[in-house]
Amino acid sequence: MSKIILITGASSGFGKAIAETFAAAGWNCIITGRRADRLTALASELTKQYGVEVLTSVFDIQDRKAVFNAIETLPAAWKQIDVLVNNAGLALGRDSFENASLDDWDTMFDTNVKGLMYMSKAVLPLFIQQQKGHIINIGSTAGKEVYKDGNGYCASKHAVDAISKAMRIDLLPHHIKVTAIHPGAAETEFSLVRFKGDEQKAGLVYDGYKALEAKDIASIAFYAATLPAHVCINDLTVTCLSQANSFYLHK
Ligand code: NDP
Ligand code: 8X3
Repeated sequence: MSKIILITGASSGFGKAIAETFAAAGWNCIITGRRADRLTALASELTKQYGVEVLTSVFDIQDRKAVFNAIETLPAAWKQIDVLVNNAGLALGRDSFENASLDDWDTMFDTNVKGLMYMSKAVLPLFIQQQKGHIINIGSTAGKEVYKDGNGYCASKHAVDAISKAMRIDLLPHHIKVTAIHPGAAETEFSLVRFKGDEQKAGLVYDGYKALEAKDIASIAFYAATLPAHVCINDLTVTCLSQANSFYLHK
């Protein structure tokens, strides 16, 4: 029987690449996000190319009711989820603390932290019933070290790091794996979103070095998800060769 992976934020970047990588290996995928058109296009591409089954689920992860409803209304066969990837997330703005927007802070916490917790809480009863499951949380190097003008985003990713550690402890009795992957700079739509559509500012982030690609993180997630049942990668920080951590990037 094919395995099932549920990926949040699969309409772009890491999430899309993760869906492509797992589908290529024969996994059935539940892909979620807010942009229905993108999810539908990805679903038909994956089905056509790899012959897997793909279910799209369109909701805003900030909306607690929508999250629980999406999981509760999954067809029974789709509830046998093997891996949940909590990937949906964003940075908004890069401003000094005193200038940062309260709305941006709210959106980042509602998405990166509360959305991740809602999804995990919604899927956990299924994992507990199965007495197995794997949660992969996408954190960030921003969750390991705080950098200048990163205030709200860094705080939200530090929370992802803390939540991952907390889950790992509390879920031990249920045989649930918790892996946190913390990427450094990766060329996706991330910076375009962060700089609110400013292509020039976004482009500069990746200028002068070879950043990570979405598929790099996807292959690491696949490796972590396909280890023997008794092996769990707890925590991985992954950067491109030009980056040492949040502060040191060689251009
Ligand atoms: P992208 O902007 O390319 O993708 C973000 C994904 O998150 C989209 O599919 C988007 O879908 C989804 N998303 C955002 N907000 C919501 C929401 N409210 N409800 C549901 N889905 C949402 O960026 P990345 O692929 O780079 O980012 C993925 C994750 O990786 C994020 O958590 C990010 O913080 C993290 N990360 C990124 C790094 C980078 O340099 N790129 C480095 C380290 C971590 P839609 O808009 O359709 O809802
Ligand atoms: C994304 C990496 O350095 O822009 O999480 O915060 S960074």
